[in-house]
Amino acid sequence: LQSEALAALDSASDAESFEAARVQFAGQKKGALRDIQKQMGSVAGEDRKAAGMRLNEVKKSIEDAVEVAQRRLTGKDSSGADSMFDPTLPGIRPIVGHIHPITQTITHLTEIMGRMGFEAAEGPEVEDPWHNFVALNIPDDHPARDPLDNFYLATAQAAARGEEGTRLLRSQTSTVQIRVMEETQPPIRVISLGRVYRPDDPDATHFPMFHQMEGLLVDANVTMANLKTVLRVFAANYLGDDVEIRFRPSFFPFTEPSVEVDFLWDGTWIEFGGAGMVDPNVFTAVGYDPEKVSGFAFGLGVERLCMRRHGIKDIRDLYSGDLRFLSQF
Ligand code: FA5
Repeated sequence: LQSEALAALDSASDAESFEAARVQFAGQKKGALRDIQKQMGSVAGEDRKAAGMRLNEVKKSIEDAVEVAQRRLTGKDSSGADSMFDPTLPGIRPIVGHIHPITQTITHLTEIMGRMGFEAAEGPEVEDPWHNFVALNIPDDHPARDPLDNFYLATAQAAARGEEGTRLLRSQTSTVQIRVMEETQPPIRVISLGRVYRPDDPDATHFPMFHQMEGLLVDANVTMANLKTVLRVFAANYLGDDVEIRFRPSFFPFTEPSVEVDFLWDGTWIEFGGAGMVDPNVFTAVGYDPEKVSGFAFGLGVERLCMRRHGIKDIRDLYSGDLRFLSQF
């Protein structure tokens, strides 16, 4: 019986033949072993001990063969554990996500400005015309309010008519300047980093959604020299001591005088932000006395800073969602 059982189990090539052999020899109800066990009662007293030992031997070897055959056919032992698992082999590293380069940049910029005493402030991405335009000295008929240059959430016609309740996706973080000044008295020293939206056609340096870092400092006797110092120290910290930057005279409705700030990259001047001294009309709009306070503000493109630091040539790569690109940062 033993050799017959072992041969049958050993040659079982699929689940069916294995199960048939298992039931035939080791089945609990009608198996051959069970039959022999039942007959043990009729063995004469002096032979019973030897017969019992022999039976146990055979039983054990058949049960072992069942186990071996099962493992061979399923890769699992009778407890269901995977016998193919080898804990000494090196593991497969799971794919873990990481922080997006722009988020990393935001953390880095916040840290640099924090060292210069600027605290982070936040404002909503869905704004009203008061914070995005009016308080920033951008009157109703100003071209910057054109529905073609903004993402209005109401209809373009309603926005053009300046109707109550109009909302838009903010086109600049300068909105946060207004919100901070409405709620706080000077001295003020804040930055605000966040998303802004413009219907610009995407190219290597433009994207319809991008980030800005706004800075605002209000105190007594603030000068343009203070502004230039802060921007130069910032640029040297983030881009390196050898970075070349320049200030060009410019115009923004909410600053006077205004400048555009560029850095040199591969022989080309790239604009990375606008800045200037806060316009007296802005101070009046938030309830400050322009005779008593002065201040500077700036708004820098976060993507362009990140691109310059990491040598990224096309802003669209940052938002393609391509992990081969993103996982390099
Ligand atoms: C402004 O948005 C002003 N609010 C900046 C400012 C703040 C001036 C405070 C004075 C005082 P501007 O439209 O130039 O300015 O945008 C600022 C920067 O945002 C640009 O220099 C550029 O770096 C970045 N930027 C503008 N449009 C895009 C775009 N479509 N994609 C990526 N970056 C952009």
